[in-house]
Amino acid sequence: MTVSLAARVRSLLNDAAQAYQGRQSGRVLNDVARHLDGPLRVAIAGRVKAGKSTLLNALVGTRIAATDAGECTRIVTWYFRGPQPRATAFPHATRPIGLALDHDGSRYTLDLGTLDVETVDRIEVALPSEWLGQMTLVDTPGMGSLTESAGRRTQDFLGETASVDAVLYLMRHLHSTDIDFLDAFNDSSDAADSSPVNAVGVLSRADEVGGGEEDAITHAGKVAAGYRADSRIRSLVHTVLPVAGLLAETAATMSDKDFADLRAIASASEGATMPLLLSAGRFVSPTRAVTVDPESRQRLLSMLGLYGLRLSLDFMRSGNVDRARLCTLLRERSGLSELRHLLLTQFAQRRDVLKADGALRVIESVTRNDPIPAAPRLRQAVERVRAGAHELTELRLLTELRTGSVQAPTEQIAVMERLLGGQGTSVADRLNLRPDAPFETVNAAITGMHGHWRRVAQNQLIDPSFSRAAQVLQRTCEGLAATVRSAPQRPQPPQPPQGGNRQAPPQRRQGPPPVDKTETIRKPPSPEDKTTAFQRPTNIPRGQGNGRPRD
Ligand SMILES: Nc1nc2c(ncn2[C@@H]2O[C@H](COP(=O)(O)OP(=O)(O)OP(=O)(O)O)[C@@H](O)[C@H]2O)c(=O)[nH]1
Ligand SMILES: [Mg+2]
Repeated sequence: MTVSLAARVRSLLNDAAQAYQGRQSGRVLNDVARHLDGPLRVAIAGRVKAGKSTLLNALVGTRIAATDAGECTRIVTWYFRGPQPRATAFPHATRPIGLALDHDGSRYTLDLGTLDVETVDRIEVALPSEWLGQMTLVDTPGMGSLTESAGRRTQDFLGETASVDAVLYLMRHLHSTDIDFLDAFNDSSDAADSSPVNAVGVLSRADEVGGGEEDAITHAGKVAAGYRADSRIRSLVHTVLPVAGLLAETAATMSDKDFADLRAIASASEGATMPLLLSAGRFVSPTRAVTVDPESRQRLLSMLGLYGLRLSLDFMRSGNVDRARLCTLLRERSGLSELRHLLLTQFAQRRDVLKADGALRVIESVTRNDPIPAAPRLRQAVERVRAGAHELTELRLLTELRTGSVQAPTEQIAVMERLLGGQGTSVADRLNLRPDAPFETVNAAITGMHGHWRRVAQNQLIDPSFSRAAQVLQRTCEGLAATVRSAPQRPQPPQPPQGGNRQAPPQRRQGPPPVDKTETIRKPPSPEDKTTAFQRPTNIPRGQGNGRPRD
């Protein structure tokens, strides 16, 4: 019986924790072991006012994280899934303290009572949010400069060994401190350091890009594409997506009263409202043009910004629009669905591998920084686990592809990234097929890919980094073939070639994570088929099979 990667890592962690018993390192190792089975922990980081808390609210679907200049924005706050909303503060010196968490029908407010912010290590908030079942989110204080106290808390927190498994990094206009931060995060010798595989960039407040004009979000899309094409950024984050968190937050939380106010404004003529929409100041100034009072207009402005207001009013005037339709439009425009999809495919579906990789890095880091006599033996054990786990080899190759360490033609790099799960870890995603592709199609695609990478691996004229990558991909194809052969018939899903005994997490392109929908491969009805994946001729699309070295 093959032992899963997760089981091998757990056993090694226990061994290491035993060896380091009674030392600080032992506590760190126990902590990592405790989190091995839990949801992935994703930190939301970025400069001050990048829109971190707003985006967190949008993801969990309620206004829980403070988005103003409140004290709580200066404390690292963890959001878990729990049956009841509940908040607890963890001061450095005293026992955990329960905090009041009030809901006024629109948003939660957290009351620190007499607690001094500087004495609190972290706050933990439990919420009955479906999204938090997929990943624990961590809201971090904004980083203005690396010397500022709240920002330093974030820097220290993310630099801590194994504090989180992945990072969502928000940037508005790319600032040199963003690059410095990501660089520092990548270069960190600690185990929780980020690589392009576990860091995703967000071009935040996308509706304000280029001055918040009508085409702001389209413009933001172009800016994000420019960032993605920048080799420096590609080597730091997996990708960059434009997201207007405010629109998504409002789409999830708009009340009947808010909608009624919008409708009242939309019922005034376009000519009457046009001057109001020229600036934030004008929108909230006293006027007879609309019946909605300035205070309610201020609220709408804070919920939608000028871009969201113009978009909503135009849409409402275009026909019979109810609140649900307006919220759908805002959500679609916000870019949140694309971000959710990415988080699921890049983070949640890779949970086991990311956690295993992180845990091995912790052991490496601990044995390096605290070299007890057992350290060399533990490091060798880490190497053995790495050498025997193809999923870790794949993860490493994915990082090498992103950081430009593999010398190969650009279009080949794209195919390699996809096959390694860079666009989603399901078999269909890796092969660029529809989720319901028939078994024959899947099998033929695997055969084609396998033949292609075998030929590339044998090509003596290409860069050695490319041929090593091709060998890894050959192995990946063999894993996919085995997965498809052993995949149960519907309704069970195929297992991706990853460690652990977990089933492939369900996949959906948009909206919150599904709970029980599964991807399947359409196999022939007879379970006796013994088709091997390597019997057919290749069908690699043109331009993918040349294995040319880069000029
Ligand atoms: N127009 C617009 N405003 C946004 C967006 N996201 C956040 N904001 C506004 O920007 C301000 C800061 O947002 P926060 O979510 O508190 O930002 P933050 O990064 O958590 O801020 P700190 O925790 O203080 O660093 C608030 O007034 C938000 O309403 C967005 O997508 N569009
Ligand atoms: Mg905040």
